[in-house]
Amino acid sequence: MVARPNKEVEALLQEYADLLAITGGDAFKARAYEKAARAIGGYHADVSRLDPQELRKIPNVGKSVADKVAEYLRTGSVSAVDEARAKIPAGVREMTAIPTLGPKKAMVLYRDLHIASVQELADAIHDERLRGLPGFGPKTEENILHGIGLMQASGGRALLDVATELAEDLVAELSKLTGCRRCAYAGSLRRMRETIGDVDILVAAEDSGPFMEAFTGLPYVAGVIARGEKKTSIRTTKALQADLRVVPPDAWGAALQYFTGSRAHNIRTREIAVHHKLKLSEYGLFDTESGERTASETEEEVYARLGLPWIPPTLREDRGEIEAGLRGELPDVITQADIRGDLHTHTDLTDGLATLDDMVAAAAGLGYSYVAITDHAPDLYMQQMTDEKVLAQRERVRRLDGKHGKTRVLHGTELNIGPDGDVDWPAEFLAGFDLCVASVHSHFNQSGEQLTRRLVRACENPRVHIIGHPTTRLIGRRPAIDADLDAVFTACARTGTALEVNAQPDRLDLSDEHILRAKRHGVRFSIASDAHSVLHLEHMRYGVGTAQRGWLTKDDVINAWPLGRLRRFLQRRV
Ligand code: DGT
Ligand code: CA
Ligand code: CA
Ligand code: ZN
Repeated sequence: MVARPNKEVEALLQEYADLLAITGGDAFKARAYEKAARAIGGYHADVSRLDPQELRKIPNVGKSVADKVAEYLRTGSVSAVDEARAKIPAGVREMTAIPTLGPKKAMVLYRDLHIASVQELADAIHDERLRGLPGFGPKTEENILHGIGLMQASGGRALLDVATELAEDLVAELSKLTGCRRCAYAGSLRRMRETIGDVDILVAAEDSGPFMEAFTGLPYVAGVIARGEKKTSIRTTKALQADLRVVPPDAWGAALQYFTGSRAHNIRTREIAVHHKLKLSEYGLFDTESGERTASETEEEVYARLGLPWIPPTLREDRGEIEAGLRGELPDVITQADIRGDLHTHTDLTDGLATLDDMVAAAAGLGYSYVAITDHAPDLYMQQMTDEKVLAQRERVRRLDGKHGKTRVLHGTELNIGPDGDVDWPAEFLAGFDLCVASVHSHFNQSGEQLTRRLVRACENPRVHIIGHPTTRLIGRRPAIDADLDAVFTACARTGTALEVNAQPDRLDLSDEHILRAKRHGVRFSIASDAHSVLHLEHMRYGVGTAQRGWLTKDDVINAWPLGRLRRFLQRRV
């Protein structure tokens, strides 16, 4: 788990970088703060425990960054950041988050037209007030409106890691209180939807008072939205809402079932209850005739009383799980414990933060049987990969293999699928890798036909084993590419190419619905962290959640297989 101070410092430095970029200051300086922010966010040690000398050992952290971090840890704020904030309205900072707009254009809009919020910008475009402003043609307007649409489609919903970190913290704090019989998070987070509207926390206790009190008094509470005996809602400093409900212990199972949802799933379970002459609500499962409460203490009991097996929360979307449960044919979905290794990771040889040794040690620490190191290939120019560098890395990988307990180290690469479907190196060179992931990193706006052909050609390359983050979407920032995915899935199944379920919380790519579709074509999957730091290896859990939502079992997932079976899968293609 990332230490909270690191996350706070990361957010602060990133904000400072944005502010510098908006004011049109030194671009190099803005980039430097951005890099420092990422490095601290991904650093393995809690920065609040480090002295200035130790701070400066973090990659990309120099004296001025270290001073600001120290000031923040000492006083809770940084004067340079406060000054920069004062110069720019909050609405303008929000505008910089619009995909394709960026800080420079946002500042022009503010300076020349006094546009100071996302809504004002949308209105100005509709009123054609941007016409004549240098650098803002009709195409730019269209892009901005599209970007605003994307932003609003995510509707201020939080990514899975942000919501999970908050929820786990809330559960830990509330579980400490005396009288807490049970505590868990429910809602869309328990179902592991890709974005989270609000966090729903449930406590079983006789007396709700102390829990409501503690909940509203936590340090990151920015405001109390509503406070009652049964339910209290807060807003956190990260603008995320959390609801706490305290329920009687003997209604725990029914309440947890109800507040886990989804609404669509609950409608089905309530109907089934009615057929059994029962009434199911957040207060319990009741016998309709006698009005007495039955079987409400655990979810298992509730489902059993309805003639259903316990259904994993990730399946509760009314996508066939009720029918499958009634037939006794629920899939045995993959779990974190089934994962035997990670097949997509980066080191500091390209854009990762950790050394090869640290990444392998961390993978071993997670108990993995194997880990593949897959740094970027040369066509991603800014990573400056060369044949020499990657071959030298291979030597080091071979030496490390077997040095970390039972964890085997595979040498791979993340290739770039070029505009025509070609990849970086010739076949002979690729043959030296144990594993090749191939991903689209450029030319996202080709036509649907071009994109489809490009991905299909990559699948047909016998040296390509896995298509990385197949749609390249970034949640709330970049839509999926326009390829014909069914054609791609068919090609994967035909050529024995696996599709990645990229576990980075802003990717989750493939998404649950795409996984369901791909699985019908008979495709195999690799659930991968795409870690760029030691801590990111733990993002695997979000990929596993997404895979569960796509009904995958361990047989569908190549990194849930023993190494021997995985190697046969990798080798049978050439
Ligand atoms: P979110 O917060 O938008 O990401 O999605 P959820 O699913 O967490 O929705 P939320 O927080 O409004 O409510 C949590 C759960 O409570 C929801 O999944 C099902 C249950 N629930 C809430 N209101 C209703 C309702 O009016 N009818 C039914 N059947 N269930 C409800
Ligand atoms: Ca919720
Ligand atoms: Ca809620
Ligand atoms: Zn990539």
